[in-house]
Amino acid sequence: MRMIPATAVLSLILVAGPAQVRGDGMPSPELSTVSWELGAGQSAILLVVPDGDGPAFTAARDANGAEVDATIRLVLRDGSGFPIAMFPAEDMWIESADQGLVFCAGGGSADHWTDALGSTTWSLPRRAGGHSQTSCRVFVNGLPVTGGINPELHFNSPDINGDLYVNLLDVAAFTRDYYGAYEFRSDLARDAVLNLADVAVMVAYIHIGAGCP
Ligand SMILES: [Ca+2]
Ligand SMILES: [Ca+2]
Repeated sequence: MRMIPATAVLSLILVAGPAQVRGDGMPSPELSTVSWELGAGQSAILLVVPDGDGPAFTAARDANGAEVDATIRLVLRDGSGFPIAMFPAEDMWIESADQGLVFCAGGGSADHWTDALGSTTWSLPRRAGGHSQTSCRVFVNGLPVTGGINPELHFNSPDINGDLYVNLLDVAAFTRDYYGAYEFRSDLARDAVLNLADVAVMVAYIHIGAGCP
């Protein structure tokens, strides 16, 4: 059998380029980018409920309470710029920068595995509670994606204290806010004032089972 010279093998590897492959065989997503339906300079707020019964990102609200599409998109690319398809949803997630958004297990994961173009989204309702007015970060394998933007997407929830249950403790916090100075966390029907519309949202989620699934 004719042996292939080592130099030929080496040149083949060099032509193919240095594949950035993790220990589990997945390419390293170092040239990934985050984009946002609203774009840089915009902000929006999304209501989240631990049982996942809140609105989708397509029904987020702007500062005036108008409905806006706040879908977050991620395109995974390896070190050569090629898209990474079939990347597991559970290895891609979002967090608020101050960790004020609290997730049920897996509640921050991407909507689906990356498609053939390396693309996935966050558009489905989240299973989460708590509140945050900081920007949103996208993580892949535990590392923040640095390409693109950090969406200025804020969150609040009838789970006001972020313990992943909607119960009388949250009603107590809501009531304090309602009779005090304006608090973002209790502005559940987003319009920068606390009134009966916010009470209606709070009441709607006070039912057994409004915890994580
Ligand atoms: Ca709670
Ligand atoms: Ca309000």
